[in-house]
Amino acid sequence: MEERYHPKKIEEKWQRIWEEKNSFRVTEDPRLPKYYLLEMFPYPSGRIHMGHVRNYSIGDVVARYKKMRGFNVLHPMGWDAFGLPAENAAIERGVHPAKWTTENIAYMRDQLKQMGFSYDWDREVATCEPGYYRWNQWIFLKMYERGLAYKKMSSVNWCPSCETVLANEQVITREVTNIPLCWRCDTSVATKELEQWFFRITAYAEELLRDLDQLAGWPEKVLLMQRNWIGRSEGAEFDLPVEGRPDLKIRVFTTRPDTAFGMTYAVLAPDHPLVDRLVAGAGERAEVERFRSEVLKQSEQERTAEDRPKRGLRLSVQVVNPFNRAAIPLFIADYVLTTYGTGAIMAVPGEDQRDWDFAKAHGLDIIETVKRPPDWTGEAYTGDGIKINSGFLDGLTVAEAKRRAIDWLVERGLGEAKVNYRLRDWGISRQRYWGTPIPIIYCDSCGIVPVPEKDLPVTLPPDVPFTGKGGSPLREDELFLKVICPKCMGVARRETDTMDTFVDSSWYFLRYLSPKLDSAPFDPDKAGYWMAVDQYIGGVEHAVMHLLYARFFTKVVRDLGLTKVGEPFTNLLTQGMVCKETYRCEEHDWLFPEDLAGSEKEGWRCPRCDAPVRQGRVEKMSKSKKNIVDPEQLITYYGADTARLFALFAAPPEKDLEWSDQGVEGAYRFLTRLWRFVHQHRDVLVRARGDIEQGEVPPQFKELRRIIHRTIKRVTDDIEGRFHFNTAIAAIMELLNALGQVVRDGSEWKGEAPLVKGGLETIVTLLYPFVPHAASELWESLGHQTGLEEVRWPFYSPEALEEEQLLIVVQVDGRVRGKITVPADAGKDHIEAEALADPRVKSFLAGRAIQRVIQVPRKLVNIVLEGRTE
Ligand code: ANZ
Ligand code: ZN
Repeated sequence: MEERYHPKKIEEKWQRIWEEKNSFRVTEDPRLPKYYLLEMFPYPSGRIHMGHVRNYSIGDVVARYKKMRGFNVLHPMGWDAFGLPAENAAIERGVHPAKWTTENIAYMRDQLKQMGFSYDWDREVATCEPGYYRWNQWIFLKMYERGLAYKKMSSVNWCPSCETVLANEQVITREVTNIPLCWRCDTSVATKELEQWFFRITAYAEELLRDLDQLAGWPEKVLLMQRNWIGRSEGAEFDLPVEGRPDLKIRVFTTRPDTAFGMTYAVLAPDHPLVDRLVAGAGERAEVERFRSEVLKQSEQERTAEDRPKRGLRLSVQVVNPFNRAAIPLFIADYVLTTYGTGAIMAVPGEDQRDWDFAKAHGLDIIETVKRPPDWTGEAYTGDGIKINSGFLDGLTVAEAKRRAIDWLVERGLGEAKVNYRLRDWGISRQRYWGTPIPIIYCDSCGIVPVPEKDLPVTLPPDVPFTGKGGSPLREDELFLKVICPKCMGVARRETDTMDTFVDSSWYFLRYLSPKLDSAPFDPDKAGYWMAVDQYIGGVEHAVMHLLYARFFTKVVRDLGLTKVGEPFTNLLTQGMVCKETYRCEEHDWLFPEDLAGSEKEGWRCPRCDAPVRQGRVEKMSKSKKNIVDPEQLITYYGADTARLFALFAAPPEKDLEWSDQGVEGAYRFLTRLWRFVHQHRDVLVRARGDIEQGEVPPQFKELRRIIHRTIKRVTDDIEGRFHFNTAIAAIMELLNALGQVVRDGSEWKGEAPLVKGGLETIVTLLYPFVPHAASELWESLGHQTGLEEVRWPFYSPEALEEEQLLIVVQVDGRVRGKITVPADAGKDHIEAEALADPRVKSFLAGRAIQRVIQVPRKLVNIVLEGRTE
């Protein structure tokens, strides 16, 4: 038997055993309660990082724990395998994206296996396989049939260097310059008009918002982010007549119809379709075009940023405020977007700060329509109050006036109440190779023709040139491009856009249920058994888009009749980031890796200029921060169990975890200590017979029994409640200390061996979800034949939790005067204080001074008073 802790050896051993026994393979079993545990699947970048180690260690604790609690646990893993880095590798190094991706998957799969995660590997999926993305195409076609997938011109964020469309969240701004930049290459982002495919997620806006109320198991902050992203606003839409142009009306959306009497100008988005019909003459047209092209160079984020000056151009026509028949100026301005509401606004500088800023800059009138509070010193007033300067609305509150204004519009047929969402339809077109081809054909005679279902999948052609220049490589491939039109059999051409990779991750949790099925995306019966996901775990960076898209897809496939659930994830845990110190030379402001920074003893120095360097801030681990720790070193040197224990012990899951070498050392030391303890006493322990739960526990061991049960309770509560793994592990460590105490006191065993053995078995069982290899090995060392993966989670007995009480006799001057009960572990001082405070005893002290107090442990207190002659 091994006396020393050799993680490598035992980890390989147990991984082999679990694999041979298919320990984590599951099927639907109606007799068992099911538990679907899902962790966000990784992008196969090449190697796992500490964020993965943390995410998947958290998940593995839950999976193994739930299994021990008798659940039928589904715990799958796969690969979010399409995406730009593979294509970049092809451009830079000439490796085909498929080869690059497959090799990365193989390597990372191996790493995950070395971590000992309890996945059902039979269910592995990779989204870049035709067997998977075929169903992206199938769902697309179903959505196309229902009008949920459609094509339109739209202006997109365009990176001229990557030659690709960027989503809003891929556009970043650096603090100082405020210029929108491509998140990958830092090139400044332009706007471009393109025909794009969209998913009509807005058709589900109301439901996506409403159903958030069902998600009691989600963090409040994520619910809030989802709510804000959907951004529901209630208000009104109505028409502004154009002076002298009875053929034209401008429709505006406002959330404040009550402020209409304060409208002193109106604004159209520069790219609003009416603008061209409103301009008079070549001079104005040229001016408008110049202004428009200036504005369209900016991203929407930049245009709507609060603190920047708003730019506008006054048109020659005027419009009429229908409420008071006043003629007012009309502008085009950068702060109004075509993509929201109607793309046109009534401007009310008195109550809207953006309009206030603009009015001040352009010398426009400001009319207040809500009475300000007496101490008001601000600019636009957005608060509540009584209406003024507002004709028939005067004297009403804001809420009353809103209603009355809408009624007024409706009565005259000028407008109506209207709800608007900030949520936009989901643009899924990408001008890239490494993604799902959109299954559409363009025919000169038939127009847009969807690829017939029987012709799916439309596969990616293997050989295309990756030059990095121009648009999608698919455009260069004649064989892919040319296709027979399924309607007229004429020559047609294929769509060359591929789908946003968020499509792939919007339903992968359903594919895991029947990963090899080739007649449907997933088996509805299996979905009936497993869905919804009971616990989803992943990074908070996916709190908005990914979760919203997955919720949307779930509702769509429900409406296709494939599943009954409307929400995919019942509970959500968003884990914090893994952080580490960064090293920055302030002299010439650059970051460098820790191993160039010298040592703590000699002081950190900049490797370039030798200037002393303050150890930097603690920041998220990332390549650009040069503060990465590769988990592979950790696994090789300390083993997977130490890596897991560190990741779980150093912080509660939802908080950031700061890397620390001492923390890793500490985790390793704890495992070594436990290992040594078991092996030191192994012979005695294996032979120890007798059940601590039955029969009389000798009084001197009652306290230890209580600690054992208290530990079970604590660990159970910590895992069940908020996944407080760090405190759970701390409780287990305390129990080991308590056992150490008992054994140290009795080098000769006096009947406590069964209890110590029970305590160790408890430790090992409780530790199994955290460090499954070490726990399994120790379990075996303690003489068990059945693997821990088949053992049930221990129960605590409430009776054992009760603190043992001792009955202590209190004497005064040698005569029994009272009895007190104290906890068994009460100290001398505590017992003395209790004895002196006892009312009966007190009456015998009668104000006399106490000479001394004598105690017989666990039995007796004798209070000796002054002045007694012995
Ligand atoms: C007049 C008004 C007066 C407004 C007032 C607000 C306050 P939310 O709440 O985000 O939905 N708006 C409407 N369409 C716009 C567009 N395409 N681009 C920029 N701004 C637009 O915002 C709705 C308000 O934002 C609308 O109500 C409109 O300004 C502006 F005291 O109308 B409001
Ligand atoms: Zn045709």
